[in-house]
Amino acid sequence: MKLFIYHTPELTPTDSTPDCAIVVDVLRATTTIATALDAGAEGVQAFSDIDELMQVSEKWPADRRIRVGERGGAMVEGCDMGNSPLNCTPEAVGGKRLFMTTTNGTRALKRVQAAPVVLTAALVNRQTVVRYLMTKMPETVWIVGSGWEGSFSLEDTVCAGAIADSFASEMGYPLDDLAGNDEVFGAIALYVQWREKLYELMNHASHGKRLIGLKCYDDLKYCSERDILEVLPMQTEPGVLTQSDVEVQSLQYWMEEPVTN
Ligand code: 3SL
Repeated sequence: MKLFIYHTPELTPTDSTPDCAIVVDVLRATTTIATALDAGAEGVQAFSDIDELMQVSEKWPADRRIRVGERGGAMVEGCDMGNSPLNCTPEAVGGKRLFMTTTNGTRALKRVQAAPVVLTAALVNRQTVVRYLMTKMPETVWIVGSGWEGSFSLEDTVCAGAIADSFASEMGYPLDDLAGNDEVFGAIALYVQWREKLYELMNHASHGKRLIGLKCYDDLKYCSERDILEVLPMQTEPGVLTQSDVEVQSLQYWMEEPVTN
């Protein structure tokens, strides 16, 4: 397996696709996606454009849809909720489809949606994604950070490093064989330095500070938790992510052993 990490959608190549693309937006889109699917949402459909979201979701029964819209951290007018994962309780999202647009995360998904396998990862479901990689061993894997409007985000790169570090140490995979680009070494070094202080790191991150300004204190705490959800969000049609039950069942064997890295 060769792993490439790209810090932003803009840095991600456009002339090829990997066997497996993993989109990361720890604050907060991919944490919200994992939480919603874990709480029983039917699926999450991602849009980069709010008008398209409104048009497509209009065709869905009103009692089975939730429009999730975020720009600059705040909820978009006309949507049912903002992008807080803490809104995604089983009562609120169970059986429903979330139609979601966010500043960066949904754009990152669009960038890699042509890959044969597209997953989303956050710290909360990191372990499940690592187990998927260990079981399937795709030949080329890209982890794509969402960043913030084209620039690097600490929280996405630390999550990419958490995935790479765990995969390499669980498999005993030499980093020189695994790493497809220098970013892999950088992301692992960042994770190793902050692995016991992920919440502190979120507070240093520029988007973490933006969310603190919006009083999203509990979101920050929740998004920095690691390996608390056994959910594998997988693209089943372009832009639509669902919980892959078959995949998760086939990972159960691995799940018995806790990830220690
Ligand atoms: O940029 C995004 O995609 C969002 O996740 C940002 S926010 O955390 O909802 O503000």
